[in-house]
Amino acid sequence: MSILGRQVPVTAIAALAAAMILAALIPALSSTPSREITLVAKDMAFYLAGDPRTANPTLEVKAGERVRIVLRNQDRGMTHDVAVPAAAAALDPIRWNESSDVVFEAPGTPGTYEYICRSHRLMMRGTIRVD
Ligand SMILES: [Cu+2]
Repeated sequence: MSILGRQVPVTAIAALAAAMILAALIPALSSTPSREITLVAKDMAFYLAGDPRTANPTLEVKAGERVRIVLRNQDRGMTHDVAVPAAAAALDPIRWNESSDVVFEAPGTPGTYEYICRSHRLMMRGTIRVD
């Protein structure tokens, strides 16, 4: 192929095109969550990592914020998950000693929403405060 009168190998053009496509995709791939919250499931309740005293703590996020919730299941013999119904977000149930995460966009409207473990929602439920 010739560009501006110079011979350019087709492979070079293909490589350039691939690089441009990749460059266009990188912002989407790297839209990292602005807030990461690690929850520990233990004794049929959620706890913030580092605060083993406050069961089912209130989580605070900003409206529309990209949030990652990491769940670590430290409840031997129990399977737990985390779901945020208002954001249509949930991670698949995990067993003891496993961890998983879910990324979602916080609701755009300030208010209080709930997070739950879908299997044990009567005991494992807390509030997400969206400001
Ligand atoms: Cu559970």
